[in-house]
Amino acid sequence: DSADMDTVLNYTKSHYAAPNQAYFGTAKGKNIIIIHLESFQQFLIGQKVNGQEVTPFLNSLIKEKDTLSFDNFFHQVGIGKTSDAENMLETSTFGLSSGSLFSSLGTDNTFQGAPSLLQQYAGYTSAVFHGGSGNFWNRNNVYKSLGYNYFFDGNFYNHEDGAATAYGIKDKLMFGETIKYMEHLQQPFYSKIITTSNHFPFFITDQDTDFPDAGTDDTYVNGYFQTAHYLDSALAEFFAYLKSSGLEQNSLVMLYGDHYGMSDDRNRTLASMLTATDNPTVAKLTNNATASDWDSFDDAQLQRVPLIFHMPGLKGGVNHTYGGEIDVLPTLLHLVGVDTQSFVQFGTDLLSSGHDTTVAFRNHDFVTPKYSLLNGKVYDNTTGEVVQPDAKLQTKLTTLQKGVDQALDLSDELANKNLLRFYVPKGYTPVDPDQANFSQSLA
Ligand code: GP9
Ligand code: MN
Repeated sequence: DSADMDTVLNYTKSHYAAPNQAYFGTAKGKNIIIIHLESFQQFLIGQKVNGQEVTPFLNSLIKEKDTLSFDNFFHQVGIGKTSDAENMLETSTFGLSSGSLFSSLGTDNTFQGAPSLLQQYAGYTSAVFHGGSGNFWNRNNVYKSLGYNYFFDGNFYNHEDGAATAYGIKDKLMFGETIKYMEHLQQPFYSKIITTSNHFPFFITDQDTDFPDAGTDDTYVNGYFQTAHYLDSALAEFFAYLKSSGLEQNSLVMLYGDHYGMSDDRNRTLASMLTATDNPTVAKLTNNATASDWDSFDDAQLQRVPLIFHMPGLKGGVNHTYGGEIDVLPTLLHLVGVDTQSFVQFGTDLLSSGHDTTVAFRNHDFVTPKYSLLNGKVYDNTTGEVVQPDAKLQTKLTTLQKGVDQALDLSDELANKNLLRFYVPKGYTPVDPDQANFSQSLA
């Protein structure tokens, strides 16, 4: 009931981190273009295969003065994979401990997510672009609950002549066709493009890639580098369009990896391939990433995914702050000048001095800048070795674990009891999902 809602509010209000004034509102009124990099892990950045960069475009993008990227940013998904990532980014609440929140609760629950917050507090139009079936992960319904104005699903895209991927259409075709819809959106807009080429089983034809086969005995590892390289080239084409059309000048582009592409059982094979030692993901594999002594600590290092912001005039650089997907929405809202103090959000602004640097995984394990708590073991991040904490450290870690448990449990309670129906932030009107009509065309 509403008393349970008060408990959650007490937590989120006390956990709130005030914006960093050097960044607050610097993207005010800009279009927001979010690019969902399917199954894209941070170790790909700077990685080479046979001397060739896997992601030459992203490698150069993160060096631009107007690009702010994070290299200690972790995905926090559970079984709900893509849908968990989307849920965290849209609402700054966690996915569920089992199943997908989008699938089980997305139709009937009350949400106070990015599309409605940006519409009501900053005048944004919102749209999602995805080349696959609109029913996958219950998106057709969830996007209505979130207050999206438009959902361009597979019906809006050409699937002929080998265009299809397992979950959509090839990324280059996807970006190409998305442009014609994006150009008709009322500005400023909040938009999300969901890529699908870099998804298991990481298949790509010789016509679509000339990137070298890594030659490991795991064809999925080899394919992963090739489909990631293809996605990177698709990004290069889309950014060229943003520049030539002038849209770049009015837009904040945000790119993020939703979750791992390589499951833990493939990491030993992957270990022998990792070359980018200037990348913390790889650098933290302190046992030199050899397959023989690979352990949970090493698996956890690989759960880093990219988070990149690009906007002309943005104060750029590579930021080493520890954080995760739960932290994106407050960061983004603060960039466009919307304060989040009255919102029910579990993450904190990555750019704030009050940011919480403990990264909770969905199974209650967690990573801090110094330690990783995995399967009941404490690892020192610097050495990668298991440590036996002294009394003082143990007290500190116990407090952190309580914080992680509290956040996950309260987020679960919020979702499972649909508590947001009991709380309306000042100046906010609850979303009416029936108002959306996703079959309309803009042209
Ligand atoms: C499907 C795509 C893939 O639309 O988002 O979902 P995933 O398998 O990564 O959860
Ligand atoms: Mn995914």
